[in-house]
Amino acid sequence: MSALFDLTGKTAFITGSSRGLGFSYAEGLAAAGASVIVNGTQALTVQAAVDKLLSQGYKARGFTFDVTHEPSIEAMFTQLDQEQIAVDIVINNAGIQYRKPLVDLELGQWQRVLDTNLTSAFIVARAAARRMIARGKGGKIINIGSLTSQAARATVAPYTAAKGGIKMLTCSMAAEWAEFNIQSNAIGPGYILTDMNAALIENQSFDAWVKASNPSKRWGRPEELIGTAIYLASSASDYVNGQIIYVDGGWLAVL
Ligand code: GCO
Repeated sequence: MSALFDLTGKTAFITGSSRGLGFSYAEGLAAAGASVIVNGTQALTVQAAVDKLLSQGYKARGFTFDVTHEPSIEAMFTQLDQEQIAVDIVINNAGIQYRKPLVDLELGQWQRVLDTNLTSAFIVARAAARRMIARGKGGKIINIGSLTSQAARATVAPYTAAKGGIKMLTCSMAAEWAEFNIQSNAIGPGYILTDMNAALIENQSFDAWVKASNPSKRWGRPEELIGTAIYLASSASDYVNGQIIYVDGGWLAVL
């Protein structure tokens, strides 16, 4: 592997990484040499993900907590400080979906999606960036956006608002942290074959819409996001900042 993309010696913390796209990012970064810290809300799932990574010969450990809970985030970073482990790379991946028409949506439902998909990225990145700045060795923040960072779809307003927010939060991080050699960028996945999208994948008309609208004529596969994650986590992207890279099969390029 080119040294540009080598993550050996780096520690990466990936939120919501016990399954789904988060696990895929964890596996990809670990394969590129990083020690990965897996996170999820279920201890058994987190342990299973860690065991799977360890069985492949990768360096991994897990922390079980909800990324909307600020004290838990602080507790993890404090524990890592005590162990003298510095987080070099953060992927703010944790996210939930809630599909309901705007007129029927309750405030609590809106807030839960915003807290999980947007506010958590702020709290986690803030904890990481404070330490990166103090340490003086830079770092990488990768936020996970979406096609909906750019365009809406009916019934997913809170998700869309959060993902639009992720795009501009990423710009704000770049504005404030670039001078400390911290690169903050985002990935905007298109429609990917994941558990979160199971209901959409099984829905024949939705599946047909995805295949008809996307110039690639297919859904994306989780592993197709790994290359972009490694790029944004590595020295290959040291002068790339505040960008969102859409990995969408070309969807946003066409009408
Ligand atoms: C939806 C999906 C989204 C998309 C993705 C597209 O309901 O539209 O669940 O989460 O998969 O974000 O970029």
